[in-house]
Order: sequence, then structure tokens, then C-alpha cells
Amino acid sequence: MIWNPAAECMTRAEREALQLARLRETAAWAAARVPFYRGLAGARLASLDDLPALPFTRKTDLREQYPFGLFAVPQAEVARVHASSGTKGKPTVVGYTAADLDVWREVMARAMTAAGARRGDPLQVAFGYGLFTGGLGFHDGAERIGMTVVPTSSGNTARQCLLLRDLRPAGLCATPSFALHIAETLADQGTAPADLGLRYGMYGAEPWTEGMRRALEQGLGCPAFDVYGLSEVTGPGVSGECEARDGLHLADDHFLPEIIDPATGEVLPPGREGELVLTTLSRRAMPVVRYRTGDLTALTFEPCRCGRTSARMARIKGRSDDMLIIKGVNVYPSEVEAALLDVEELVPHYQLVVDRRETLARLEIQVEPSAALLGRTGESLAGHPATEALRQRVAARLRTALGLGVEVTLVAPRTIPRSEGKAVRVIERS
Ligand code: DLL
Repeated sequence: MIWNPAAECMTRAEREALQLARLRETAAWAAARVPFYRGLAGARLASLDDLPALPFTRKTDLREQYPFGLFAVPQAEVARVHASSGTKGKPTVVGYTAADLDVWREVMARAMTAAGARRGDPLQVAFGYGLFTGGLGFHDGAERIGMTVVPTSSGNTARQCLLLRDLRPAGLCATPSFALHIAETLADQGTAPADLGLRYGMYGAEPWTEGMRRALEQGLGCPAFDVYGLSEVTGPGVSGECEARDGLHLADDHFLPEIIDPATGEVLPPGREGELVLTTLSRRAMPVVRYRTGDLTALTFEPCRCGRTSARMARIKGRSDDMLIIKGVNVYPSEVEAALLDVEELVPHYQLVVDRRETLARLEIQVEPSAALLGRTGESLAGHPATEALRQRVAARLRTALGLGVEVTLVAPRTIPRSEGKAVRVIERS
């Protein structure tokens, strides 16, 4: 089912005409109301090809304009604010007019419908509620569809499991790492995935891999769909997977995507991996032009078999600032996850420990083997005869995947801290 066929299935020509009209409106709106964007006044926008001539907006610009410097409407017209977590200094505040919230609900309804959500379905929303856009974004989208919302928010894993069993929601949404923690807890309690009756899971807010998708589908007994977004541009719903699960459909009538080479800023052609840059096309409270997301992906404009005609983006590989440089080799945590989950005996609980105390940074990968592996013999990890052989196999797999020798430590099941939101994958020792 397609939520809004008129918007989601228009021809490329119709889409591009709409994008150009909205881009001009956005540039004029921002130039007239936001000092930071004054330079956009009179920018030449004869076609979409003129977009690369406009300057980028960076995360640092949002920080410098904290809290309201990029707002384009008086405070009284701001219906809601959200904020980024602000792990590095001040948070980034973003604002929405009532009409902006309507657009957000619309794009969420599209992404959730593409994943299988239907009017009347109960949905357990296990994303955090509050300044983070996950909880309220899914909540509002679900209400727009006419679903029955179960707003559990994040955390309290035992209660999440109880409600999944007793309220029998059709869908669950959470970060993939928290969903995995829920699945593991259900298994501990002896609940079989098939007994839950879940029909779909919608996951996002952090990078994840196909291996994680398999683990979630097995652990929760339902297909897993990727939903992407960021607060600077609106929140979840910027893109999401359909039943074909062959890339995430961008709501590109509201968010105009480009891919650039992160080093040079040059625009890259479809299919090439680079940094995603987004321009909002309908946002009024806080338009952003050519926002550098830091997220690495690639675009395709090929038609999808589901009938939607939007641009699609590949699963996010990671953020450029998550990239580690170890002995001159670039390493993304998602590449480590993908390699680890090729090894059947491992579970998706892992951490990258970076030690910078010596001149050359060293990387240690800590990962848990599945409890079943040890359970068969009842032995402890250290004394288990298979441990050293498995460790060597994991190290060899990582060496091939990363092009780098890393230290591997198999840690006892349940020792890596479990996540209730965005998982912390990298620990720095310095
Ligand atoms: O994480 C919005 C969101 C909530 C998306 C719920 C999906 C589901 P922020 O806290 O502003 O917003 O963080 C945005 O998270 O730039 C990406 O680096 C990362 N991210 C979000 N979704 C995905 C995804 C929300 N599906 C930042 N895959 C983004 C990989 C993701 N990374």
C-alpha cells in the first residue's frame, strides 16, 4: 500500500518541476528571514543544476546560531522545538511551525505505510520521547495513519517485553540496538518470536547492517525496515524502506538530496558513495539549504518495483565523524559489524576499543559469542576449547574485511553494555 500515490508516484519530470519551484521558494523565504542565508537573495536558480552553486550549511553553523539564529519565523509561530543530543557541547535546537509538523506527519505516514503499518494496527513506540525526534516522530506519524499508539518510550526493557506479549502490537519501532536487547530479553523469558505476532519492525537512528537485520528478524519474528532521518532536517521520515527493501525511498518532494565528495565538496553522480547533503523544500520555521549531514550513502534514481518514483538511498554506512583511522586505514564501525555478523557463532553485541596511548592508534574488537555456543558444553569462555579457534577465525575475517590486523577479544555473553537508545560502539582510551 502507498500512503500518498500522488506524491510518491509522480513522474520524474513532475517531481523535478515541483522540486525546482519549492527550492526557489525556500531560498527566497530563507534569504528574506534568516541573516545567515541573506546571501541567497537573488541566487540564480534556473534549474536544479544550479543548486551546487549555493553554499553548504554545516553542523557548526547550527551550533554557532544556537539557539534560534536560523529560525525564519517569530517564536510565537513555532509550534514545537526538538534538539539533538549535543554530546559535543551545546545541543542543536530545531523548530517547526504547525505546517512543518504536518509535513513531518505526512512523511512519517509514508515511511511507516511502506513498512506495512495500517490504520487500526497497534504500534509500540520504543524510541525515546522528548527532545529526541524518534518517539514523537513515530507517534505523530502513527496517529496520522490512525494506528493505536502504545507510547512506551525507550528503556524499561522488562516492561517493553510484557507489553509486547500482552498488547500484541502489530509493529515495534526502536533503535536496532535496543530492539535487539528486547529480543534477547524475550528469549531469556522463554517467549518464542512467533508467539508475539509482530508483523513489522521499524528501526533507525543509528547505523546498522544486513547481519543486524537478520538477527532482528530472527529474534522478533518479523521483517525489519530501515527508517532514516535527522533532527536538523526534520527527524525520522526523511527516507524509509518499502517492501522491496532495496534502498530507502527519500521523501524528495520535501527534502532534496545530493551526494558530495566529503573532501572536496564536489557533487558525485548517482551510484557513487559520498556524503548526503539535504535541502529542505517546504520547511518554514527552519529551512536548511545544502545541509551536510555527515552521513555516507549513495543515491539511485532507478524506478523501484514497488511503484514509488522517488530517489532512493543506500543503507547509511556511518557518519564521516565516526570514521576511525587506524594505522592509516579508514575503519567504520558498521564495517566491523558486517564482518562480525558473517561469523555464525557471534551475536551483534560488540565494541571497538581504540587505544591512542601509543604513537599509532590500536584497535581492539570486543565481541560476544552466542550463549548457545557455550551452553552446549556448559564451559566458561576461557576454558572452552573452541574459543581460541573462533577468535582466530574472527580476526582473519576482520583482516580481510578491513584490510587491517586488529586485536580480537571474545568476551563472556552479556558483558557488553546493552543499549536502550543509540548504542555506543566506540570506546576511546587515551
Ligand atoms: O536519529 C532521527 C531518527 C529517529 C531517525 C528515529 C530514525 C529513527 P538525530 O538524533 O538528529 O535524529 O540523529 C541523526 O542519526 O545523521 C545519522 O547519522 C543517524 N541515523 C538516523 N537514522 C539512521 C539510519 C534521529 N536509519 C543521525 N541508519 C543521522 C543509520 C541513522 N544512521
